[in-house]
Amino acid sequence: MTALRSLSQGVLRNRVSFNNAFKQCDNFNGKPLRNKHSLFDKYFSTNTGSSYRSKWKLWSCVIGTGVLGSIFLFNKQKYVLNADFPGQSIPPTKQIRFDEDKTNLKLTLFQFVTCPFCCKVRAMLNYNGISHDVVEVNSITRKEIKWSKYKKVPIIIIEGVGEDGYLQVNDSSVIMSLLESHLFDKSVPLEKLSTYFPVIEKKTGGRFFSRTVQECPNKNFVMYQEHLSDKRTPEERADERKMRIWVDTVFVHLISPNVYRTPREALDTFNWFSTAGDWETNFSNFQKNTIIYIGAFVMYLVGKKLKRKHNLQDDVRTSLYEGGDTWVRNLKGRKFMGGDHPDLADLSMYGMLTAMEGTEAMKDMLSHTKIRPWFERTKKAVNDHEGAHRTRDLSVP
Ligand SMILES: N[C@@H](CCC(=O)N[C@@H](CS)C(=O)NCC(=O)O)C(=O)O
Repeated sequence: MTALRSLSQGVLRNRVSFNNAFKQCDNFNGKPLRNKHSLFDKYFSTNTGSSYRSKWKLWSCVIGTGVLGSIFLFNKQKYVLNADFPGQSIPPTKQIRFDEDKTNLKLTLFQFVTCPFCCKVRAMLNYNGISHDVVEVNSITRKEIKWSKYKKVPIIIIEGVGEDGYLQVNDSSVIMSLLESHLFDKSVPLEKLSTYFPVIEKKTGGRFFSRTVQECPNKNFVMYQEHLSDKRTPEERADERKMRIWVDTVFVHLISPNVYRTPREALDTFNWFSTAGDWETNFSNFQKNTIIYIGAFVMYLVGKKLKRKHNLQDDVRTSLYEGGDTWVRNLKGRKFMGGDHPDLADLSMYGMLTAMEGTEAMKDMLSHTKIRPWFERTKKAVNDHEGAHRTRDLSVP
């Protein structure tokens, strides 16, 4: 009986967390996925005072919200108390080393291997040949980031910086901009650079369900020091920012509806996640299969919902191809958005696409748009660590 109960709880937990882990990829910038008022609107508009049953429903709602709210606050408190980076206590899943990297950065990336935002950061680290450790976060328990108040990935920790002995940087775009600013002028201490990326808190939602989200308004700005120049015009820099924002706010929404387009594609995608994330090793056979089948089913439904939310074409592939074509059109005949070398826009788009790499959607996109030559060029640049001269010779901006 107990076994049965823990089994069903486990299944439920997997289902909810998977829903979160993948759904919330589309939930960045604090935009809620659903209209959070819908529940209350329904009750306020139908409860005229004459319906006894409706009143009871309303009260159950209020009490339920109170209970859930207390649980939430309790959890929040717990995280505040444990908000210390645990240092070496979490063994890295992988250690990526570039012998010639002279930056001396002791950097750890906390990630889900197939999260598009984490893929962006990995593309940048690999392109520039920056040595780093990777900690794979369990997408169900997320115990590897229990110490952090910020609950999403990617997170990077840079050890040996500042008063606390480490610097925590959240959000893929902030991470990329901060590291790029550092590579551009290594004489500016990271601790100082990090102050140029202040995080502000803002409330989203309505009267009843508001939540606080953290946002860094400078996240797409590289901090070029005034006395240095990267030989790019202000227009080129503005273009880079524009395309980075497009990747994060438009292209990202094409991913889930496409990789979970049909039940079979959703299953294939989860099987690919399983291979990429080495679930064979990390989970028991039963857990792995439960995650694959329930995850695929849930994400198939979520994909449909996201399709409606983001107004994608009936055939979501058409929207994906339009995304690929938009990218190619903006290349304006150049090798990369950055000209002769990839810039942060190229690395962001490339990273996002690697998150889809094993899927049918990606194969379709490569064969139905003209994006392939750029994709292959960028892949080569990243795999050959073509930006590594900046980490080998610290005087190179
Ligand atoms: N704006 C963030 C978005 C990060 C994000 O949404 N990550 C997802 C994984 S793809 C996540 O951690 N979701 C878990 C959650 O929201 O609790 C970034 O660019 O890093």
